[in-house]
Amino acid sequence: MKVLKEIAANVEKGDSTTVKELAKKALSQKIHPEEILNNGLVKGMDVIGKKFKNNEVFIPEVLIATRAMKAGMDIIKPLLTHERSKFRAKIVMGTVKGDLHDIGKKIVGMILENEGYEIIDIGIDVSKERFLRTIKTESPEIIGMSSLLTTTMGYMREVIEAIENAKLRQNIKIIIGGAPVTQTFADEIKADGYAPDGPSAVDLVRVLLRK
Ligand code: B1M
Repeated sequence: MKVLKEIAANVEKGDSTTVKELAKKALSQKIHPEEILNNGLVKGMDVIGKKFKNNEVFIPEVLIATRAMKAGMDIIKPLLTHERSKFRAKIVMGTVKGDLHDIGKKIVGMILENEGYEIIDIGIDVSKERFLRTIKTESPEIIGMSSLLTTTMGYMREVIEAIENAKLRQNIKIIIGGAPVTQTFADEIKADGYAPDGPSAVDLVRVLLRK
């Protein structure tokens, strides 16, 4: 669809104003918000990600593209999130300490929210102490950790150990995700599950809550 291609191109260019307008236009064409997210906004971010990897663009361009993607997300988010009187479960999500990447985590959070889960997003650079404090105050059924760096993924193990040492693991399932993370790594650090993307996270959470 033309408008989705335009959204992707303008995320890549970092043109927030145009991305906003195009997201509104796509909605007026009755394109589903999830499709706008996956085939417009995320597609554009994927291109910039590849260029960053190949040193064709640098951090300023990435940040401007990120801002444009967020501008589009602001338009579609209210429509992705249904009003529900009762949430299915509470999920605390955070990007682990040392790591400032939050786009993927936010997308996964939005997709889970759309499925009726309450998402408490505790942000980026989250320490194990902060995870523990939030478990105590929020009593979530699930903890979701994200990491985009090979240098920070190891911190997930520390968080899990801290939760176990604090004897808070019994009623909580821990899920992890992010580009460098794998199922093998999840097994190694004794997480309850790994999801490569938002839709898989929905399936995973469903299965874990049935257990
Ligand atoms: Co950074 N960065 N970055 N970066 N960045 C990567 C991750 C990198 C792969 C680029 C590269 O060099 N090839 C590389 C990591 C290399 C590695 O560790 N192997 C890298 C690096 C090196 C760095 C810096 C160190 C660069 C520097 O300063 N020299 C620095 C580190 C800062 C820090 O965190 N301490 C840095 C900084 C940044 C920016 C701030 C500029 C910016 C982040 C902005 C922001 O998030 N607000 C940024 C970005 C944008 C990227 C790339 C280009 C894009 C990441 C992204 O948003 N992808 C990335 C390259 C790439 O991925 N191609 C790169 C889109 C997003 C939709 O996908 O995040 O993978 P993703 O999320 C997916 C899945 O992973 C999964 O579902 C999501 C949706 O499909 N998922 C989960 C994610 N979390 C999940 C949780 C779950 C389940 C699934 O359950 C809980």
